[in-house]
Amino acid sequence: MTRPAWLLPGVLAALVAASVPVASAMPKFRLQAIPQLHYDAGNPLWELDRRVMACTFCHVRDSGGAPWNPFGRALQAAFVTDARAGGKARFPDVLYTVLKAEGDADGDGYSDVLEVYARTLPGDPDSVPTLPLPALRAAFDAAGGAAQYVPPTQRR
Ligand SMILES: [Ca+2]
Repeated sequence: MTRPAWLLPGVLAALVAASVPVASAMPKFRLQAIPQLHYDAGNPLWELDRRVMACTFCHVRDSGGAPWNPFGRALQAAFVTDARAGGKARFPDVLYTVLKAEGDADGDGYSDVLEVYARTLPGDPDSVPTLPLPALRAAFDAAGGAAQYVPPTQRR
């Protein structure tokens, strides 16, 4: 079923007015990752803005779902490792574990955590930071390094 385009702003406004969680449009992991990685900074409408974090951050397709890109697969592998160790890690913990490990899932020469800092895609080798590696590393370290992405302590 297709709706006329003019209906969309009204639908969106109705959802906001009713405070309906936008989880259906913004999956849970993404809602957790965006504030953890500070992608919401200065954007009060981040929950409604799909450009804040592309689905291709972790997925192959813009629409999400399977298959996952190399960074998404690194997160999955970390979940598996945690499960085998008897853990029940939450997604923010797994995300931090993977970032802290300084892996380079897409093999583009910039570690995943540096790509997060530079706002490029850690699972897409065609998306790379514009800064040369030493300059990016220096800025990242000055900003607090991987500790910037420590999971929020508040448990849900
Ligand atoms: Ca990349």
